Amino acid sequence: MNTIDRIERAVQETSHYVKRNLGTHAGKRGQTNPSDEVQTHADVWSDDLFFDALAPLDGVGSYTSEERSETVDCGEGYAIAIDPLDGSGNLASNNSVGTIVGVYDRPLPASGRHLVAAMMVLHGPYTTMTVARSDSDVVQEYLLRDGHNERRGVFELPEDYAVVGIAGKPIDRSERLNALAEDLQRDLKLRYGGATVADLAQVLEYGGLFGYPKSEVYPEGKLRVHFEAAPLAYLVEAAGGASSDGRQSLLDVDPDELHARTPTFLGNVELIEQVEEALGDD
Ligand code: P6P
Repeated sequence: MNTIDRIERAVQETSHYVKRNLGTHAGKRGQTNPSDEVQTHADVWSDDLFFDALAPLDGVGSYTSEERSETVDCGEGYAIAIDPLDGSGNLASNNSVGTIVGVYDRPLPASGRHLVAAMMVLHGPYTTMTVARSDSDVVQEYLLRDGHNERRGVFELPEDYAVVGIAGKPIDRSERLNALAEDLQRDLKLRYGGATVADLAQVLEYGGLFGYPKSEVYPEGKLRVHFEAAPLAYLVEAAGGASSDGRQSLLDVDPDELHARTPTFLGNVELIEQVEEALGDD
């Protein structure tokens, strides 16, 4: 078992425990994370669980989380970047949440080109984990169950596409992105659930586009490069899709600080091309 295997196993086992106990940690905590977002108990509780499971692993050199302002040095090895509970705002309404893990081959900050693995856990009606790794040419999906985790299959983005979900209020978006969104919604079903992992799972399953563009509220975009955008871009590109910040692959975004944000688009290649055409000179 190599380091990435050990990280995968730790994320699977911790995710099992998180899913079974999430309901008792849903309340607001009142403090804010380094991105100035109000934390839920579950954000901090799950972050502590993932830290305890990942930081001691042989081959893990550092642990950086959306919920912690600084990186924790763990010795020699890969740099872990984690959103321990993506979409935790959905807990109050009992909608889907999940976990995103990026494994980088150098200390952070670093671009997504330094990713060697990315994992996305989704707590829906059941729990799945989707994994892309530099030592494998497939995107593997697992059904996480007590006792054993069943390989469900390989993800390839469908050729045709069926869903589109672009966050933010239309008044916040550029005219050209609004025109594209309106155009796409003529043919595609509108899907937006408030947690990137759940929205992206729709795109991975049915094909389409997920976007969180920049806005007045989030002039750099809302999603964090290290913990959300880059690892999810790694997954989508490995599954035959594409990603963009409006101009370039999200894997080429080179952040200069741990909690840097970016406009984020993920989905089928042709749709990403249309987004870049609409936003190219924005
Ligand atoms: P809004 C969750 O906090 C998150 O980072 C993503 O998972 C999700 O897509 C987005 O923010 C939701 O943001 O503005 O729709 O609540």
